[in-house]
Amino acid sequence: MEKNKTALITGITGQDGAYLAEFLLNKGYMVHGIKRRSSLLNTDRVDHLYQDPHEENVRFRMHYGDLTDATNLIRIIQETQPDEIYNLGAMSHVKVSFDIPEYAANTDGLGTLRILEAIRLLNLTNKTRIYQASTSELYGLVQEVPQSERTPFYPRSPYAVAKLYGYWITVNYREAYNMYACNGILFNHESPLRGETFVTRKITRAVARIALGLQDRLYLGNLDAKRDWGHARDYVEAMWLILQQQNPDDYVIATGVSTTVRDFARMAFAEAGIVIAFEGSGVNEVARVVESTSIDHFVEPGKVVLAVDPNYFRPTEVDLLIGDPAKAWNSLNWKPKYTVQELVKDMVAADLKLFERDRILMSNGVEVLKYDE
Ligand code: NDP
Ligand code: GDR
Repeated sequence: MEKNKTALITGITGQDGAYLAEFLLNKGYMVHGIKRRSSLLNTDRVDHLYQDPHEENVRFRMHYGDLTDATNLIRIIQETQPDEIYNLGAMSHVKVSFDIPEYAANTDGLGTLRILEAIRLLNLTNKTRIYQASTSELYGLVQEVPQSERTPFYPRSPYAVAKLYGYWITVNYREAYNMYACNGILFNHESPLRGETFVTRKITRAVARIALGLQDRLYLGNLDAKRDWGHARDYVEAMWLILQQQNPDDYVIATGVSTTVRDFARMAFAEAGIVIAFEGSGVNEVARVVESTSIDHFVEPGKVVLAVDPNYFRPTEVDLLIGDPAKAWNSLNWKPKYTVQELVKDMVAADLKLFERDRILMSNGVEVLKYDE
């Protein structure tokens, strides 16, 4: 147990924040998290970790804050005096970053600077270690495969350009001020807690809803994109390992296996007992049911359950990501436990469970919102 260590996590309410908080609590850490004020509660993913602040020995606390507000970050860091900061907070949706590029730059780029500068101003450079959530999106337009720590960057979205600043300002503060500041260049990682608008979760939710008769069709954008998908549970362990080394450094975290969006969808439908076949091409490509053993036979053979909607295409796309995790495997002794097939299984099972309640309500005459997305 890491007794008496204190961690501060930005983005605690996100997918990775939730898994990392649980991981660090299990290691004995005191965990502080920064959450944004929102008009609806946004702590679903960490509600199971909540501890009554009136009790003794509370090891999990959340603070209101925002990466666009430097004074607030300085105050929280001063109050919490963290041994480790995990900067996971970000406007993390690549497609949305084309709509709100300035906000993405402010949060994902300058937000990283604000954290680093707060550490410097508070004279914590010798105490506090910093993990920066860098991304495989930095590689963008394919320069080489697989992508390693030495592959040149070529970002392809406002999100990735903002993260490029976050990456280099982290390296610069490490070199200029001798800070223990590291980049984890993480390839896509998913889980049942993944945000609903990222492609894997969008697929597994739709598969569950289609199998349960709550949705007719799933609309997707580019089916040819290839991603190196791992499980978030495995990846938060790598974040922690990166901050436990003798010297600060940057690491690629990936599985080394890449899958198309099309094949991810095929595997997810199969997991729910629905065999699909793709036909047509480009914007006219669809997937039809070939065979179904799905729970209540809502899906008959021949039915189109997946179609392309060009609204989901991106102005500039990242076609192929496949990581070379050799450095992390050798230096951190880190290896992913989940294969992409096991990831799909975990996500589909969780979404089938999630939507089973709606199916029961519907079959008892309660009106349930039916929609295709
Ligand atoms: P999520 O989108 O699930 O979580 C993002 C978190 O950041 C949420 O807690 C969100 O709060 C918070 N946030 C957003 N804007 C701000 C802001 N202005 N100030 C403070 N907090 C903010 O992302 P993930 O958990 O998937 O990813 C974690 C980090 O890792 C991100 O930085 C992402 O860019 C990066 N990354 C993710 C990868 C992945 O595949 N998941 C791969 C590589 C990098 P709220 O809940 O209120 O929206
Ligand atoms: P990505 O993840 O952009 O890689 O960023 P996302 O799941 O959004 O897209 C992956 C690929 O799927 C294609 N795609 C679709 N994507 C979405 N969201 N919705 C669709 O309907 C759809 N159809 C096809 C996309 O075009 C893309 O090629 C994620 C985020 O978590 C980032 O924060 C992180 O840095 C990177 O992963 C690594």
